[in-house]
Amino acid sequence: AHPGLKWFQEAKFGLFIHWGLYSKLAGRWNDSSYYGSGEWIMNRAKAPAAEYARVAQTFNPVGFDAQEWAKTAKEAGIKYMVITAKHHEGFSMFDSKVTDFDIMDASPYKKDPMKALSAACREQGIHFGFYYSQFLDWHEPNGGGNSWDFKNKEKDYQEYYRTKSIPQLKELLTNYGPLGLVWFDMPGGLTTEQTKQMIDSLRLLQPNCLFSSRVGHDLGDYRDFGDSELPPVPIAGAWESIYTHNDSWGYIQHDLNFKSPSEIIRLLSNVASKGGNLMLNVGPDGNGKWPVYSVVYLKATGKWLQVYGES
Ligand code: FUL
Repeated sequence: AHPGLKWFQEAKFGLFIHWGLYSKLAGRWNDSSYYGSGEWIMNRAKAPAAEYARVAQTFNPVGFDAQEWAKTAKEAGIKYMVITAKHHEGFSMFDSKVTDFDIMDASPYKKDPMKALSAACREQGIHFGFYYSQFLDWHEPNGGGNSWDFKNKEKDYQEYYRTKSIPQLKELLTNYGPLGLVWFDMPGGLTTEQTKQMIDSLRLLQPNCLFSSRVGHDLGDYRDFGDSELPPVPIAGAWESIYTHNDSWGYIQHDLNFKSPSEIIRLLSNVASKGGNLMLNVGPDGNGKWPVYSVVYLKATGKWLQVYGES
């Protein structure tokens, strides 16, 4: 068995974090307002890549405090944290030498929040991992998904994997200490054989790191269900259900439909009783702050776990 599976199967409770340029947009693009999947706003608005990229110029999350995030997660009873290093919009939330479209080069923030966050999690004993959109990249002419700026039939997906996706995955597996997992999402553009090759080359860097099933072709180390999906019956093996705290993964200012602490606890118990992990998502805003409801309700969940949880 994969050496990473032991901690993963004991963990039960993970925290998912969607954070990117879409967090700053907060569900609004020009004069329109969007609800649900705030991280898809570029696609839903069919925002031109060059125009969307300009959001980075004012993305300056000075309110971000890695210690505070890790401490809140710890208090909530969270055992692992997975954050978007790059979502489908294509913006890298870490210091990447592969592109200038990253938080170091394209934004006024000029720091690597992932350095601080990975260290803060380690300090709190929380396993740390990255979400990485390996195929969809709406910023890149050869990335998957953006057909409103770039014609699909002219795309060279292999070029995108070779020059951005795989080199960035290598950066993530090299520069942030031991990772618990890499959360791949939305596979595409690779055959089974090519996916195997990619995985093998990444495994060399961190043999203990788990890869999510959305790496594609059934090659993941554990199983993820669909978004907000809960299996009706107990399932053997290592698996995870993912839910978000309100109705969107990425921050939307006008979404206040947060699950109460008792709803979170019921969901967590339901997933645990079937043998899996719940990874619950929060969406910090463009300043790097979590919605207040997420802070308060997660801490309340942690209080309950302290009394009734197993560890
Ligand atoms: C999906 C993505 O397309 C969503 O934006 C979100 O990240 C969710 C967790 O996975 O497949």
